[in-house]
Amino acid sequence: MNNQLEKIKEEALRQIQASGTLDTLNEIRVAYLGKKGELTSVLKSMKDVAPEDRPKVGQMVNDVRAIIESSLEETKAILAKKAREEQLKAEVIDVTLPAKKSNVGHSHPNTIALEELERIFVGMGYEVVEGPEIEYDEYNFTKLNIPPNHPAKDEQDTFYINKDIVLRTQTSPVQARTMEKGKLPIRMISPGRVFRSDEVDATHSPSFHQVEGLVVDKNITFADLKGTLAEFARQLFGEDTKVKFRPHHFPFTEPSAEMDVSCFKCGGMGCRFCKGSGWIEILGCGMVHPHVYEMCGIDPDVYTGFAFGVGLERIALLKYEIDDMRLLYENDVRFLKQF
Ligand code: 2U9
Repeated sequence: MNNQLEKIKEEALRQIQASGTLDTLNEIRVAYLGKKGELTSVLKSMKDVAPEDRPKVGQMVNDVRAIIESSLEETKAILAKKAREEQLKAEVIDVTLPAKKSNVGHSHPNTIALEELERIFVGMGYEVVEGPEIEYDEYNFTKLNIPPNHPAKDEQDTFYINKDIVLRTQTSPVQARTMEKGKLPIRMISPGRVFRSDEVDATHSPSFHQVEGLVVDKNITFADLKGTLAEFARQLFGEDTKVKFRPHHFPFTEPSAEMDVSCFKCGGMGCRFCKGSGWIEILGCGMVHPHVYEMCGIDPDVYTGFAFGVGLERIALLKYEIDDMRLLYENDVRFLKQF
């Protein structure tokens, strides 16, 4: 019995020494001291020991148990310390390392151009008003003096949801709605997305953005229109920018015009950018047609006003010298990062 106990003790201590991990150590505890462990089975076989030897053998078993237990505790403390040290080493934070660069968002050229336009007109006392992208035919066309047989109403140009509802082809319905509210005078711009049934190419897209403007007050003349839009052009393209107006036709304005600005690349001498002419077309404008006032409930004998419309993408393409509108819709970060 003495020999057997000595062997168990030696083997247990050897295994504890070699254990290496807390898990293995626990397995060793179970193997020797557990319910079905080796030492426990020695205790169970006490019945075979002569009664007078039992106290002595019992004492020996307890001694071996105490030695194994104390070795287990000692090794457990060493292994736990080692595991903690390794964990701390793995989790070490080097505060001198440079921080990871996070990719911050970037304003789209359309957004930059829109903010610039808004800054200019808000600076002149205009309000920014937005409205629905899905509109009644009545607001998109009829109230703007666009007759039922006008080519713009053709399905080839306009997206119809049903015979009375369209995707707005211009932001003008926002102005018509503002006029109908009857709060005068009006100085507003209406930026927003518009839709036309166009094929995609370098200068066209079925969905683009406009910024339209409207001023309605007593005694507003074409001179106010010219002065306002000339100041707008100077703020957008530089102090030396000149403007000229060419007669045009829009159903909602009379008289109507298109405004050109002197080429900001060559100063008007003529270059590739302005196709040799020295001028770049920027916007359409005119005095609001009396029919529009009547349909929106304003007396054209008391009030006059002017309106204008710019394509936002056109401004962004010109200002940032982008030669293809499709680049504005692809949202390639390498492209967007440049502005
Ligand atoms: C009301 C009355 C008049 C808005 C106007 C233009 C001229 C114009 C084009 C610019 C480029 C459209 O995006 S584009 O293709 N727009 O030339 N727009 S006057 O006139 C209005 C609007 C609302 C009640």
